[in-house]
Amino acid sequence: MTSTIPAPTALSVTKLGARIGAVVDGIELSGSLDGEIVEDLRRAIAVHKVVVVRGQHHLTDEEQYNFVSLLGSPTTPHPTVRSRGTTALQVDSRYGKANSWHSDVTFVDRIPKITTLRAVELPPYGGSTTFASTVAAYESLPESLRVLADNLWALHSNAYDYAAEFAEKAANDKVADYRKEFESTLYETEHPVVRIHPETGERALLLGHFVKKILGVSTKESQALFNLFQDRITRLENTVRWNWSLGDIVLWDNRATQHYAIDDYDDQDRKLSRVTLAGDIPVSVTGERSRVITGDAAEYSVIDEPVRLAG
Ligand SMILES: O=C(O)CCC(=O)C(=O)O
Ligand SMILES: [Fe+2]
Repeated sequence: MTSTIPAPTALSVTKLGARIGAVVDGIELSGSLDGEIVEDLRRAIAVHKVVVVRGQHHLTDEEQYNFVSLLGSPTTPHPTVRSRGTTALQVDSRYGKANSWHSDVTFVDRIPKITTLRAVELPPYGGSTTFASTVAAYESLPESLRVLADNLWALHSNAYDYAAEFAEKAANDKVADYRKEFESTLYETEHPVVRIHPETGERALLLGHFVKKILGVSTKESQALFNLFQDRITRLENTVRWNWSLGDIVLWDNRATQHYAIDDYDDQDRKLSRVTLAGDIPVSVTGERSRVITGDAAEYSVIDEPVRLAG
């Protein structure tokens, strides 16, 4: 079931935990990085799901974009949010905080494959990000629950409950305006709850806060099923927490992880630059592809043609 991917060779890789996370040292990222290093980075991301590269103080948004382009085709910053940058998306605490578990942009069919996030301004305390391996979560399920998950599908939407709750509580107009922009065009897509990772062949749970409901069951059952599997994803053994320093850039496999930005830094400013790479359309264990219900994401992103990593 689990594919064997050879460990990266040329890079210095230090694991952060048994199931997820690694720090890569000894490289200077740029748009002219050596091809072999790029391949090793790609493998490190596939194996460890989240890779941190420290000390990249020289990177600008443009150089981040150029470097990230070596790993795939960048998407536009966001399907609906246009006011926060034209290449990189400015993640800015004044407009909202992603303190809820999710994979990025799962409301479209072509979910980005990799997200990269670079620290620009950090609060003096708090503001770390936690990542969870959705592959480890699937693999640690008992067989009975794997079979159940394999057969479920979920509707994902950018009009989602968590943000509504947040906007209601929001004390300022910036957050409300951001939420309005986020929902300005409705996207709804049906995805399998278990997808086959196109590069590693691993099975990963595909849920997170954009899920509106599990298909074919009552609202109550949908909530129970969602909680059952989502709670498995966020078990602490499946997670790694990264406490940011300036110069850090984190690259995560958005097909194999969820993340949560911890809101424990009061009203202080926190800014990061995000560039995402185009992904493919998820495929279920029976080979069925995700289905668009509403919205056309063609302008947001091309559909990536994944290359299976050699075993
Ligand atoms: O602020 C963070 O650490 C993460 C925000 C987030 O969810 C994202 O950039 O996709
Ligand atoms: Fe995110």
